[in-house]
Amino acid sequence: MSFISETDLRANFSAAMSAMYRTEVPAYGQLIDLVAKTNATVIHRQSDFSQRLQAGDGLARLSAERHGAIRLGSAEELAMMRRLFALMGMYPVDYYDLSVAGIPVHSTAFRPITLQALNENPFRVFTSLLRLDLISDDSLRDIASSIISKRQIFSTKMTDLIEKAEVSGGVPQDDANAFIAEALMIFKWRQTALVSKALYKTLHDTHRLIADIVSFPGPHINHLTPRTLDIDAAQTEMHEVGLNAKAVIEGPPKRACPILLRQTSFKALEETVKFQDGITGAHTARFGEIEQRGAALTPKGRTLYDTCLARARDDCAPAADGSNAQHYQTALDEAFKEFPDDWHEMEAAKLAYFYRDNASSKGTLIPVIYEDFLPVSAAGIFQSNLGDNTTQKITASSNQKLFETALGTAVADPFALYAALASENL
Ligand code: OOG
Ligand code: NI
Repeated sequence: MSFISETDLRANFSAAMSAMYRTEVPAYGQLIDLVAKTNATVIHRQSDFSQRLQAGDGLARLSAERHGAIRLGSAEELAMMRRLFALMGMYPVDYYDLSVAGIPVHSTAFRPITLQALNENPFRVFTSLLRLDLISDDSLRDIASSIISKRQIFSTKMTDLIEKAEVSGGVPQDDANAFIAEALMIFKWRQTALVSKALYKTLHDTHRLIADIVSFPGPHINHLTPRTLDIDAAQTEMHEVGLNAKAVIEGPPKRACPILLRQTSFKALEETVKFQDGITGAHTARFGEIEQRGAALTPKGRTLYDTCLARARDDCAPAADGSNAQHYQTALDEAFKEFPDDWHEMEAAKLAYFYRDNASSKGTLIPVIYEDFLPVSAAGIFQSNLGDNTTQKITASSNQKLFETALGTAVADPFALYAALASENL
């Protein structure tokens, strides 16, 4: 039997998701075009940066690069999702506790982990699992759990294809198209809700995220994010073409030597929903986002990042409506003065990961690109699309063990993965 490679399957799946999302959320298409244009300008302007990028992680991957996000309702759904993504060479990395930010989910990111797989196609999916244990109303929790346990997000055909591939050691070429078509169906937007208008309202009033997960027959993809080389320029463009970008860019401030991840999003669109009782309504969940990726930090660098960010946010907590964006920007710049903005200084202080020196890159430090997410940023992205008019306050309670039990495996430690990449000779 001849198999399609995990990378080809992942690349085809990512492209198919992008095409689907373009039809579902037209502003996403606008965003892709805008980012491609900005990236071309940057590459033209900054030969030094593009050389680093090219050497470090391949320019070709940029145009195909994106991450998506989904929200699941149960341990069974998460465990099956892990099996689906594994066949595309995507594995769970890191644990994100969003309950600290008042959001009743915990998450991981499914992504490729080797240098070759990342360079070929770095598609990632930020995947959240609903924390039913954080819903305090007993009867509402029972209702939500019963609805979730009855829905079937994977078709029989999808499950059969996954099982067959696991037994035979890969997805046969002949199954590849069906495999992707069935996988797309899982993430497609479906406007017929599983609940009545009244129940939707109750769920929504408890927490909008609960309504988004429990009310629908599947985990619709809620955004797909292209990678930009200049998020400040892209954000300005977004405003110019009338895409309503958030006032504040999440993550570190603008720097000469980019670190980790900077992100911004535009507001979710309102989509028509047909409720079980025949009533028509609307739901807002799906939005657009762009991101700029920089160097992966060591544990020491990450601690310094967290300290600087916390200091900025103590000084000025960014308001949801963007009214204090300017003040927050100043606080951020001020707080990050402590973080060296020079590759050689960062290397000397062991703050970031760099590839090993080799003949072709003598003297040039090539940073390892950050491939993961940031919990504070993720919380900001969730919140900007949820609003905060919810009745139930969520108690912070990190529970990685519970998440890994649901997943059926431990999540990978991102620092170990970056250290392994840094030991590679490019
Ligand atoms: C996920 C939000 C997190 C990011 O880029 O940090 C995320 C969600 O809204 O489901 O995608
Ligand atoms: Ni995102």
